[in-house]
This record gives sequence, C-alpha cells and structure tokens, in this order.
Amino acid sequence: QPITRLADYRPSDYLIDRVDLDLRLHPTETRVTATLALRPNPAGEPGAPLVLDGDELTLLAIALDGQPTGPGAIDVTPRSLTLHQPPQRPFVLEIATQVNPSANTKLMGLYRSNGVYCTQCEADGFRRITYFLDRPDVMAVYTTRIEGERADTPVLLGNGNPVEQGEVGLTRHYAVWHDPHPKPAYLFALVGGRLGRVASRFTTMEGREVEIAVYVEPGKEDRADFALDAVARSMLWDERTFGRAYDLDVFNVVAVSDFNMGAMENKGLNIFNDKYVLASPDTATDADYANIEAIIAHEYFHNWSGNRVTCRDWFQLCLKEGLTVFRDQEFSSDERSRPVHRIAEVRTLRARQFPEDAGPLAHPVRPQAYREINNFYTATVYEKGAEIVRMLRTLLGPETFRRGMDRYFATCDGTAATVEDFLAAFAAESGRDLAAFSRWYEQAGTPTVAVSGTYDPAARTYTLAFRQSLPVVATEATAGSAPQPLVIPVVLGLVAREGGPVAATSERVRDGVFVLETAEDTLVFHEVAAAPVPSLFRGFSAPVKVEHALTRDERLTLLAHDGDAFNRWQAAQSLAMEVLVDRATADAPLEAEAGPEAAGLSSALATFLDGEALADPAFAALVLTLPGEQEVAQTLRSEVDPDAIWRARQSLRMQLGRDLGPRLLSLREALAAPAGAPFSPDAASAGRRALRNAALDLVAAADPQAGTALALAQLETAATMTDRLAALATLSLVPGEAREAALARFADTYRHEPLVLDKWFALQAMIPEDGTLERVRGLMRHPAFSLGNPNRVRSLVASFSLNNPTQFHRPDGAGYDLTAEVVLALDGKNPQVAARLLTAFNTWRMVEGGRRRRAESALRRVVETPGLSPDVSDIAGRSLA
Ligand code: B3K
Ligand code: ZN
Repeated sequence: QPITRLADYRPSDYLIDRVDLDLRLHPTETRVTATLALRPNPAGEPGAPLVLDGDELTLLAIALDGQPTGPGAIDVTPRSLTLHQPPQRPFVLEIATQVNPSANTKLMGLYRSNGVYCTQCEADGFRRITYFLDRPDVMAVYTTRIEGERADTPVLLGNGNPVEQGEVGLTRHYAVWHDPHPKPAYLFALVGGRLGRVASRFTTMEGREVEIAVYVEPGKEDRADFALDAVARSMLWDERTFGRAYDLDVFNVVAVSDFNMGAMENKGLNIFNDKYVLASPDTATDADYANIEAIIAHEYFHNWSGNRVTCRDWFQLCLKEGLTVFRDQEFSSDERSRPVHRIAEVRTLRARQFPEDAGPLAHPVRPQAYREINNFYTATVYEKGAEIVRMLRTLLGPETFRRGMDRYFATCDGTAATVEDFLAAFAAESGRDLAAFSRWYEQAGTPTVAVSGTYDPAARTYTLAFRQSLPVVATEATAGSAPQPLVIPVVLGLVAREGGPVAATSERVRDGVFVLETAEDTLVFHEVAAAPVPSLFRGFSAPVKVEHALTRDERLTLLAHDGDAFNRWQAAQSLAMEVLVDRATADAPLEAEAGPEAAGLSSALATFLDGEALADPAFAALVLTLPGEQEVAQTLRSEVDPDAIWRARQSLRMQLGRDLGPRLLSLREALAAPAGAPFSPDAASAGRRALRNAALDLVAAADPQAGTALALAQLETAATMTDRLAALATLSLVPGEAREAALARFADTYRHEPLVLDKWFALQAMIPEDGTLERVRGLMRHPAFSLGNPNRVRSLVASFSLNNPTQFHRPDGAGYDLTAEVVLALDGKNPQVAARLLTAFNTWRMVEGGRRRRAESALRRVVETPGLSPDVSDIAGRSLA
C-alpha cells in the first residue's frame, strides 16, 4: 500500500457535477448504473487522463456521451478505470457495474446485514459500488433510483428527499431519491429491507416541516422511541446553540446489526450500529442510553460539521470529527450534568487517547501521511481533536467562539474545507493570530506541564512557575525538528486553605484563564493574604499531563472546597493515584498494611459522602471510582507489571470498602428506587443507580461473601438492565458456583437478545483471572458468537484484549497469542475490525521485559503472515517500527 501525503495534495483534474444512480438490488448480483456528468477542473491539469477509483468491481458496460468507447480508449481493472483522453469539455460517462452484497464481509460498500441491504462508504467504500472519483473534494448532486423485490425490500431509502415510487412488473418496485445538496461520495447511502418504523415531525426555526423516522428490525419498534426523541432534541439544540437548522424534508435513521463503527452521518440517511439505537429498560443500561443520545446527536450534528462543510482530503478528518465530538459533548453536557459529563470525557481521553499518544501509533490530530486512512479514525483525531476546539473556545471566550463558528459555516458552506479554513474564521472574528495555536494539530504526543507555587508573605504575592515540555514524537512533518511550545489555556483559581475562593489579582489572568504560550513562564498574584492552594486546569482546560507537587493536605483542601467540580474529582483521583503508584511500584501484596495516604483518602471520602453523596449521586459515584489500570500504567510509563497494578488497585478497593462499608450500605438503602417506581433513563435516576452500584462494587471488594449476597438479591429484584448487569459484574469477580449459575441464568434469559449477550460476553472477557483466556476461547464457540459480526468480536475479544490488562498481558504470552490469532482469522473477512483489535498491542513497549518479548514475537508473527490486508499490515508495521 503506497503512502499518501498531505504535502502531495493536488486538486482533482476532473469534477463530477451530477450523479444519476440506478441500483437493481439482488442478493448476489446487484447491478449499478451510474451516469456521471463530468467536466475538467479549471484547477487541475489540462488533458490529464481520467482515473476513476474502484475496489473489487466488475465492469458490465461503459459509454461516453452515449457512445461505446473506442478500442484502447479505456483501461479497466477491479481497482481502477482509466479514460486516457477525456474530452476537455463537459461530458457524460455511463458506467454499469455488478457487485455481490452477500459476499461483502468487509462491510464497506453495499452489503447485507440480517437480509437488509445497506451501505457504508466512508472513507473509501463508494468505489466498491461504482467507479468514481472517490475523494471528498469531488462533490456532486445525486439522484438515486433503487429497485428491489417488494417482499424482501418493502422499504427503500436513499439520501435527500423521496421524489417518486412505483411498481416494476409483478414482484418488484422502486423508489427515487434526490439530494439537492452537493456531497462527496462518502456520504452516499441506501437501505433496502423489511424494517419497522417509528416517526415524528419537527418544525425547524426556518419553518421547514421535517419528517423524522427511525427504522429498526420489525418487532423492535418500541425500542426506537428514545433514539427518535434524541433526534428531535438534537435538532432543537443545534438551532439554539449554533443557529444550525436542518435542510431536507426527511431525516431517516436506520439501525443495522452488522456495522464496523458506531454510526454514519450519510446525508439525510444516518445508518447506525443497532447497539446505538435500540433501548428498553430491560435490555439497555444507563450507559447505553447516554451513548445512544450522544451518537444520535453526533451524527445529526455532522449535517453541518461534516456534510454542509466537508473535508478537502482525509488529512482534514479532525475538521469534521473533532468539531462534531465537541458539539456532541456540549449537547450531552446541556442535556445531562456538565461536570459529570466532563469527567466522563476526560476519563475516555486518558484511557484511550493518552496511551495512543504515548505509543507507537502516535500521530498528530492532523496526520501528515497515511497508508490506510481507515486506521486514522482514532481517539487522537476524535477526542484530542475535540479538546482543541474546546481550547479555542476557552481562549476566545464563548461569544467570539460562536461568531467564529458562524463565520466558518457561512464562508465554507458547500465546500470541502481545511483546518486552515476553520482557524481563519476564528482569526478573522477575534483579530488574533492563531499560527502558534495551530501547532496543536501538527505535533503528536501529550504535553506535560510542570507547575510549582511559592508564597511570599512579606510581599503578599503568590507565584506560579509553569514549564511545558513535549515528548519528541518522530512524524513525517516534525522529524528532526524540536517540538515548538504550544498555546495552553490554563483555567485556574486560588482556594483558601480553610475553604472559599481567594480574591487575588493578576494582570495576566483574564476571565479565570492564564495562557501559557512559551516553554516557561511565571504568573504572580498580588494581595494574597495567606498561602493559598492553587486549583489548576479547571474543567481540564487543556489535554495535558500536569506535574504539580501538591501535598496531601492541599489535595484534601481541593477535594473539600474547590469551586470547580472537575478539580474536586481530580483531587480524589490524584490522592488515589499516589497510593496506587506507590503500591504498584513496591509490588505490595494484596493484604499489605494501609499507609497513611490510603487512610487519609478513606477519611476524606467518608466526609465527602456524608456531606453530599445524596445531593449529587452521579458525581459521588465518580469520586468513588479509582483511576483505571490503564491510567496507572500510563503514570508508571515503563517496565510496567500489570499484575502489580491490579493488586494495588484491588487492595485499595478492599480498603475503601472496609473503611466506608457501613456508609456505603446505608447509601444503597437511601438511594434504592421505591418498588414499582416508573423507569427513567434521565441523568438523575442514572446517577442514583451509578452510586448504588459503585457502593456495591466496593463493599464486595472488601467482603466478597456479603457482596455476593447483595448482588444475588439485586439480580433477583432489579428492574433495570443497569442494576442487573452491575450485580452480575460483582458476581463475576468472585469465583465459584454462584457466579457460574448466575451467568448461565442470564444467558438463558437473554438468549434471543444479541445486544444483551454482548454484555455477557464482555463481562466474562474482563474477569481478571487465569481462567479467562480459556473461557474466552470457549465462548468463541458459543452459538451466539460470530467472527462475522463486529459487535460480537468487540464484546468478547476486544474486551479481553483492550480492557483486561492482566489477562491480555499474561506473563506466558497466551493473551497476545490469542489476540494475534483472532486478528489473523478475522483479517480475511473484515480487515477494519481486525486492525482495530490489533491496536491492543499499542502498549507493548511499556510492559516489563518478559512480556515485552512475547508481545513483540506475537506482533512479528502477524506482520510476517503473507497476504495481510493493508489495514492490519499498517497497524502491525507501525506498532513494531
Ligand atoms: N464518520 C463515521 C466514521 C466512518 C468510519 C470510516 N471507517 C462515524 C462518525 O464519526 O460519525
Ligand atoms: Zn463523526
């Protein structure tokens, strides 16, 4: 696979203005006729050959301006169609191809999922449907005629608005859809199948009547209402928050059960992994409801950030993804609890993006080169990309930021834009030079900011000294050059030791923000009456690691008194992290004596719980949750022993459970939903369930017997999947009869519910015990498991490889071997999912020597296997580089 480089970007030599598609759906022989209205691009090279992309295509016929092409005029392979001397005026190419949707196990292009025809074209799947200029800067107006058997495909959906439908002979019918908005091919979609439907209407602020519909497997319509409501809430929010209205007469969402990612923002026809649509109290957890809401919003918001303004090339992926993640995060914060959501975002960033940025797959938010673009739909592009937009808002202030967004949408509407276009809108609106800020897009690696504070009682000043440092990450664009300082917004405040804010001034802090833009800087506060405790990076104002040597008492002050909820949570996390790092480094046994640090944490948490657990249970649940194993590993950085980390975390959980036990039990009582209370997935109800279950987890850690009894009782009476699954998770950590019986019963109850069995697979794959590997192998033979379904692979195998550190990193290397084996078995079927699974090896260089050697040899076995997909060979190659 050749390398594609940003520096080599050239406009297309030809443009396509209109596309007329005619698709005759057939399980194995679907015929596609594309009529393309082409013209030379004034910005391209005159007289250049026209090279259309293809992938596994069979050409049936071709005509140029209605005439057959002459001998030697074209060259065709399954991967390309070249017209050597295209007319240098507008012309029409008519191309007929044939594809086999049933054989399409890559789930890219046109495929079938449970008998339903559907498509996935981003990033480069449209070329698997017809020969095309499959690049996002070629934008066309599409009219699509879809024809199929009425019995198999009563529902026929396309992009845009429905314009016509009718009968074809006795058994077939057709529908014509027209999308007036020019779009790149990756936003093309169609669906044909037997589907149930729920629908409602939304009137936009511009007065447009929109019909919103969600299509699901027949019989599951009642599980689509929450998603349908989330669409309407998203539409309203985008109007109110960003002034963005919807622009078609229909908005359709279709749930399919085989999908490589979460969902896809095709114009007017979003296609979803059914996991992110279907919800009922009996089958979906609170986390599922929150994810559905967020992903529905995300795909809908793409209609402006992605579709109306799309990307010039795939290097600009963060332009739509980072921005749209930022938008969906804001939506969820407004619909739910802002601090609680912010903590969830940061946990994801630290668990997924920080390790990526610290490992062999590190890349800038805007990469400069790729072999396989589908491997760049990463936490860095999405989550760090969103953090950059958030920092921009912090730097400019909310009003200027909103004006910049308006300008961006106004100036770039209908175009394929770049990161430069995006920043230019904010530079113009704010009058600021954003050149230094733009380094966030170019430099990979997580910056570290070291801070120290000094109080001078005589001068009544408090001085903070900042030093930023960036890891050197060799990438194409930065190779050989030292990293340049970043523009880092530090939202901060001073807290008095006895609580309450300190009203000190510094000319360099505006609206609570200090901007660190050089390698080192100092900030002086005046008129400070007593030594304060600094609260830095409030709300996690920049995606950095902070090295700030606060004392335990100072952290306890922040936990108790900081006005910023995020930093209160962070104080508890930091206290816990110190204990975890100490214990993991000393490789302390499980029953080691608790030191004063741990005791201090327990008593602070006790005070915290007594004071306010009932006032904000969701927040309290987060405060009670210790940093994850991956996060501890990131803090240790090298020669990591995952077993020592697990023991450290386990022993601290045991201690907190012992110290807080009676409180946790009475909280569980106080928070119990009254019998027969109606279910609500809202944030407040979810928060009460979260705290009850966090309490259960700690109680069970300290006293497995008592925990098992509580969990069994909860499993018996639970009215929600959240509570049932939490109980099962607790039971899953205690080896024995009770666990196996509960697991078997759960599987039997939900034997017809694949999405619930996914939770059951995942839970077992994450058991931190030696026997888990064999259990996973056994479950791979379970009738409900299939390598062909991405959700099954993710819940069973990826849960093991990515979310069970002790077992993936087994000292004997068997966890690596299993992962490599599944990657290879899957690669021939579905390279995208295989490549994603292989990213589990991202942390291989951090682990101690024995494991490291075994991980490396498993990776080598993968890379040396002949016939690898570009997807897997790219990840394997970069992981070893
Ligand atoms: N844009 C899609 C992801 C496409 C995946 C390509 N392999 C989903 C999203 O981010 O909204
Ligand atoms: Zn997206």
